[in-house]
Amino acid sequence: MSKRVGILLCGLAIASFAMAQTVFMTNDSVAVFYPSNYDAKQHQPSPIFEREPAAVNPLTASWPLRVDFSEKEGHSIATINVADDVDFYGTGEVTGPLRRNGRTIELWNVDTPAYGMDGGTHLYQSHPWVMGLRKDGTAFGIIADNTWRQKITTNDHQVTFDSEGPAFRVIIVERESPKALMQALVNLTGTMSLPPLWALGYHQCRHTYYPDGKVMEIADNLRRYRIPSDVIWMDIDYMDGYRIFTFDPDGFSNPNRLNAYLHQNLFKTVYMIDPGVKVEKGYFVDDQGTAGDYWVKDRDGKVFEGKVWPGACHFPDFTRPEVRTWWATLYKDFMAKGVDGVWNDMNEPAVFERPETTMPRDNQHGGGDGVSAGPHLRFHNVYGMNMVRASRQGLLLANPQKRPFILSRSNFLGGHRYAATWTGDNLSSPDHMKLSVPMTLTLGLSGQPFNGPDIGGFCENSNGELVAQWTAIGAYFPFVRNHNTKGTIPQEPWAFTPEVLNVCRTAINRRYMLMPYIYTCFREASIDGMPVMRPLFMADAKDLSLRSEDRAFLLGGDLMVRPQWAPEVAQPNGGSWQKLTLEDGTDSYQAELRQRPGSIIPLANLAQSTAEMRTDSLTLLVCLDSYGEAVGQLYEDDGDGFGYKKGDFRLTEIKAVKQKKQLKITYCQKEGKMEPIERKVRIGLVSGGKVSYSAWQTGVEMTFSIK
Ligand code: NBV
Repeated sequence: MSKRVGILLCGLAIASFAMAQTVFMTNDSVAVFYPSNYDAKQHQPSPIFEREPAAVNPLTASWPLRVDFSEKEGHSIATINVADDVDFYGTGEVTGPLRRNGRTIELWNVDTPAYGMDGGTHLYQSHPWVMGLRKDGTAFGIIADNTWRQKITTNDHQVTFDSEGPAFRVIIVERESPKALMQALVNLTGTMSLPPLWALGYHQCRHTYYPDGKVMEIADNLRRYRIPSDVIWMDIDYMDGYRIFTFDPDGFSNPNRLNAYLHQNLFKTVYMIDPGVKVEKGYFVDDQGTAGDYWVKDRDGKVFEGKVWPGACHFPDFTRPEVRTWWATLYKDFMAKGVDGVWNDMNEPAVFERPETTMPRDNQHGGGDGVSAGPHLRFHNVYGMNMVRASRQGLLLANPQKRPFILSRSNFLGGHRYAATWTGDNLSSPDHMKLSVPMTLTLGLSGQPFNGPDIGGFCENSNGELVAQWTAIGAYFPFVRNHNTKGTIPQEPWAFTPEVLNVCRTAINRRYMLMPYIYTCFREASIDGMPVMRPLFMADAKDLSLRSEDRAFLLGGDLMVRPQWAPEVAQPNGGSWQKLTLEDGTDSYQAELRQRPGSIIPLANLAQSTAEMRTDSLTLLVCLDSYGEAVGQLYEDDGDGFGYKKGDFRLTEIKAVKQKKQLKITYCQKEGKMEPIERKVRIGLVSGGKVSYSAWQTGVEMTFSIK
């Protein structure tokens, strides 16, 4: 801050008070606008940024966007007028279409089953981030560096952030394309670290598998019905009376044995941990928290109590570094029982029998490490983010050699550094299935690449038709989990008819065969912030016909997915992407897959768990461009651990060139110090709606005969 060189501009009045401001620019086209009455203590250090934007230059005259700061009726307002015709995207976890023009959403994290509250304009997490895409394909991003309760409005030529907190700064990023903008966002917020490979597999969950015998039965069924799968989830009832970090003595009396059984069958385990700690003398978590004085306080400085599953609860004040450190220590013994991943739920925080199902906005948080103490109104939206920050610390402490996997219901812009997410308690309905595509895309464009919905739907009974349709597209989402609530009928793939089971199996088989490609996409997200699941406009930012398409989507840069329920969708690049007809048989539910000309997609042989996946035998789907060429990438590493940070990985570029009636394939290791391996390879030439497979060959340079 002290190094900043500002220039003073005249404020432009939009409301009661016009305000002067300071602006600075970084040397890579990021402008930071400060209102004149900015009080850094109310906002900084920012939870959004991994690094403060380092800036020294004054704003150039040609810079296209300005921020007008004003105040009205105690609210702090930032207005950005946009002269160009722009399509807006982002704004985090929202219902409604992908294109966000003409929307108002409230950033105040709330537990909202079936997205009921305010018709879904107000969900579990907050992302004060708007992406604008001009007609010429250039893009800008706007960040309101503000955790206080606020609203975002995106009118056609104007973006407004209207906050109930003190004046806040606004950061604007200009880039030549949406792809470059995503990169710029992670330059500021940091990237998602590479998840363990198992987390990319199929997850089976329900509220709630009880007792442990039921969990084993589910595991057995997944294997018996040959549904490739990696993870089984333990929802809230595994706990003893909903006391976090405990196990129910009747239903889950021997978690080590259960987890060992699951591990033997190549499953990983994820267990739920909520923030509410049962108020009870003699319960170790409550005793430790009370002894350390770690709880959120009410306006009078007394420890706050609120009701959640266990009854009266205390809530850790995760704004305080010492509380996060304590919370982290709780995971050690827990994880040692064979727990592989953690699910942090109810962390908006949800508090029963209270307005908006949360704690009072004048509750008090202590802060620390430069963060000043303040009211819940400031820290509510980052309660979940601070919780998963502490949980991640805990998982790393418990298992320093393993990549942490945490799934969080609540989060905030930048929170992808700590946890993956899902879209909360959706409804088992065709509408919510359709909604899950733009929701997942929008979260990806808001910097959260690892996310997805409850497949089959959470609230109310699902049905076979819906599970089949949803799994047929859900298999291509970044996070793939079937989950439903208590009291509803079962919705595992085998719960309906043999036809539904077959549809689900085919879709999930395809995900597992695509796993080398999907893992490479996750690696890309972890390096340059590109969403794993992308809107079609990412294929060609200048093609205006793609801007509103939110039924079909891209998985990575090379694969387009069209649900069967959307027969007419926009097509990138003049419809030149080639249909993939895979050799696994098909049915009327499977998503249509199309491949980008000029690309190579590596497929693995089918495995029932990522633990069994091998990349020494690959099918290369080759879709040649008009020059008869194609290129693809393949990222490989141990699938867990941090060896890759020291170079223990292999990034291979695969090239295909057509020479008369032959296709020459070459590998070139681009990065990483893992030794190249000899592979058994065949090609699947994608052309004219067909895939023609060659015989298998071995080597680093191969020539295949083609027609
Ligand atoms: O822990 C139970 C559920 C969980 O299954 C769901 O995924 C969360 O979003 N949890 C909410 C508590 C509320 C259940 C009605």
